[in-house]
Amino acid sequence: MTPILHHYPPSLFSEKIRALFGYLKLPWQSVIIPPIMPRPYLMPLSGGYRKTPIMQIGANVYCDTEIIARRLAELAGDETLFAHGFAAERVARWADTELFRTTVTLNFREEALAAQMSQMSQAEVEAFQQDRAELSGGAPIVAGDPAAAEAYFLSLMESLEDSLQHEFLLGERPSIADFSLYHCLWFVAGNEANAELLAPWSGVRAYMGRMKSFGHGEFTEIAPEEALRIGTDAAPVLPDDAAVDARLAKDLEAGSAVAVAANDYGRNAITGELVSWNSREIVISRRDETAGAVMVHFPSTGFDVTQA
Ligand SMILES: N[C@@H](CCC(=O)N[C@@H](CS)C(=O)NCC(=O)O)C(=O)O
Repeated sequence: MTPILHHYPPSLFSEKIRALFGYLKLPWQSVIIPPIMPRPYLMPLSGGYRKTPIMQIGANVYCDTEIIARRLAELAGDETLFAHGFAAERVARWADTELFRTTVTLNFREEALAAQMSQMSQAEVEAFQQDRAELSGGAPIVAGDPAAAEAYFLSLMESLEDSLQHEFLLGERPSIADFSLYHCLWFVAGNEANAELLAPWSGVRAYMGRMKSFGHGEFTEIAPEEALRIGTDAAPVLPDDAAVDARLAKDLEAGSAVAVAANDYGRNAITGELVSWNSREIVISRRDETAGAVMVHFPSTGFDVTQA
């Protein structure tokens, strides 16, 4: 079954996955979702998970790019993306969290804000701000100081420029670390004012060009209703290695009613029955009144599982 990506064009985490589709040469289907809630055709599939992107394969739904990337590597039979193990995974995680927050903070520099907001109406700006305040549970979206973020970014770029001894971060082939780093740099480059921060670093820009050249692969556009119909008609597929690791689950076991929630932002809980939990993946099964039986997959890092 062809993977379906629910995403919107300016979403940087979606760019990580679009680039992976290109690199892994996997055909996919694209559903463009609105950049803010509500997303009525997607929530029956995801059970309420509200970050972007979400990948769907039939009635199996993958939340968070970490688990999406692993599934795509498996589908493509690729053994190199995660070959560097801990080193690449930790750099990827650093980029997806700390570097991501820094690049978002850069967007709050006065000149960057002006460049971004000039493309939006006042009503769109207000709706966007309200949506993101809900996403972060009322906390400010950006806790950092934009000037400090600019200084930090400059130091990072200097160090990256010096470290790029190979085609990619860890060698002549890209690893997952490259895709996580790239989507953050792509986001910086996408804002006219922030793009100037990349201008001094020709090595970094050449590296970005190599990542960009993978493209987005071959995809067809489908409607959100169609994706929901595909999910409704399909039966979820149990992962081959499904098992609950008692060291992680403690008092919970297969079949326990659980709530899974991101532990940073967009923390709303997704409830279901525990199917599998190992050091990489958490899987729950749910019955939705619209979508029927679905299985929802999360990475083990960054999500908390509690008894529902
Ligand atoms: N850890 C998540 C982060 C995803 C994320 O923060 N995505 C942003 C968009 S790039 C988001 O969800 N924004 C709010 C929204 O789209 O509703 C992942 O790797 O997928």
